Amino acid sequence: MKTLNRFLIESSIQMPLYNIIQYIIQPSKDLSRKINIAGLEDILGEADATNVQGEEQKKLDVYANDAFVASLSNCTHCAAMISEETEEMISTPFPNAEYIVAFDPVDGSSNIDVNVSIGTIFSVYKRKSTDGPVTLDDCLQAGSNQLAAGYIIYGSSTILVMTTGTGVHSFTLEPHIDKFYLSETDIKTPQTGKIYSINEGNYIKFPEGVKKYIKYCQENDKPSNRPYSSRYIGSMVADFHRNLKKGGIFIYPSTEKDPSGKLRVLYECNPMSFLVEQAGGKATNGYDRILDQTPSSLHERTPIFMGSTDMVNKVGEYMQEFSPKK
Ligand code: AHM
Repeated sequence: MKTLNRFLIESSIQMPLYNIIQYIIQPSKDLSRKINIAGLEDILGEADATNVQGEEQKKLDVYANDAFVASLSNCTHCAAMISEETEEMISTPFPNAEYIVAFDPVDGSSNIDVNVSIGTIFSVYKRKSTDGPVTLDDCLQAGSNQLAAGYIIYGSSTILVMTTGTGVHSFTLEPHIDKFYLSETDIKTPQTGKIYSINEGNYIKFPEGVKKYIKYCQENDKPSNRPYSSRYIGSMVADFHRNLKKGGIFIYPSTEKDPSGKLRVLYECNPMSFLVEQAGGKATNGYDRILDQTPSSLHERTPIFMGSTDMVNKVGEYMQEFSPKK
């Protein structure tokens, strides 16, 4: 069995990136343990606080955020962190360093209290400016600039799925010895699938193109394997992971109330889009490639359509026809 460390060394990534990945992965092991015994620790439930987006924070959100911030604050290559749970950029004690880490410490918070899979999402960028202390502008980058991205899914086992731009690989945590071991190399997502994942409770508020696509998914058509199955966990990491392996599409569109959707460009959409593209899939905002958009603020959101290429293309056709870009 090959450890994550050995895999990274053999893949000859640059030392700073190797180092940063270590500082990201370390707290996830402790977090995995905590999640496994969550009912016995005081980490379930609300933290009686809200984050920058006005969303209720769970105790685990706060615990995990603190753990990743503490770990990366010791990484001499990391100039700054940006977190879904924190309003401003967090400079580390090394503000002249070259790299920036973005993370969502716990994705799928609403599932924490009911023992359903949740995850941590991360990505790494090189800062834009070349000297002086890191600035906010250094963090506002297109997803195509990511050097690494991944997620740790705390499910029936704890799995790290990661890319450094040369394919997608997964590693399983062996909890007894606290090490991640390589479990799958070069994961490819099927070109098409049978699963669509969307919160259909919001149907009435969806753009016409999405409504029409959902109806398409539900039609009877043997040659194209329809009707598809609807699967929605409400933890993006878990929904993404299933679709990555089995083929499918995940959609979080705009709604009348939230024209930019719910999910954040820097913490959720960019890393997942990098992964899905590396696995041979596709990610758009319904029209354009996610990775080409440069956010203008840290907590900017975007609609997202990602997964098997044929399915993303199909919904794209419906969007063009019934909800043309304004
Ligand atoms: P969170 O960061 O508060 O957990 O929100 C992100 C989650 C995603 O994991 C998931 O896809 C989505 O929110 C579900 O939202 P909804 O309940 O509106 O369908």
